[in-house]
Amino acid sequence: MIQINEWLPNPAGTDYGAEWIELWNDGGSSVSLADWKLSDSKKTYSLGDKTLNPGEYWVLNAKTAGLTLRNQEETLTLKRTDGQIESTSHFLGTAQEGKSWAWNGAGYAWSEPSPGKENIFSAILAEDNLPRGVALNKFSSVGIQEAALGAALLLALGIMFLIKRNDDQENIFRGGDQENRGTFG
Ligand SMILES: [Ca+2]
Repeated sequence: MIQINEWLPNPAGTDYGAEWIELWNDGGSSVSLADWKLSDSKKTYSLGDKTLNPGEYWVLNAKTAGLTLRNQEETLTLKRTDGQIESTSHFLGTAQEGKSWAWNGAGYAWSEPSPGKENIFSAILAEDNLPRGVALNKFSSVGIQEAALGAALLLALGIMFLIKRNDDQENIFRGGDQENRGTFG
């Protein structure tokens, strides 16, 4: 298949003109990309009559393709002539500056850029991203949501406790008042 193998949404320095997308034919036969479409979250580029041979990489300059890769929560989608999705790649949060979002065979992770070549994954980068890519980001955001929910519950319990205590005090006061009325009435 043709993989969105690696892309650089947030190059060091000026982004415009320096962003790129690497496609990779990881299959055993040549694939014509005639009329295939590559889209970011806003725009779509038609790939023309490019053919990728087995194992071949193709690096597209995003500016040439009329695409602008956002540095936050961007998605790239590659669609075949029949409109079916061939490959899609998405990151959550903010893109690391100067790092590419690269396919490692199981998922995507931030990596040292390697346009036109096999992707690089240093031990440290791979370790930092376990479980890799989108799965990690999803996991993290669920963790944050759970923490927020926990904090909200604690706050609610605290408020309930305060209200209850106020009620008790009022009851004591009212109780005293009634006793007083009883005495004098
Ligand atoms: Ca590469």
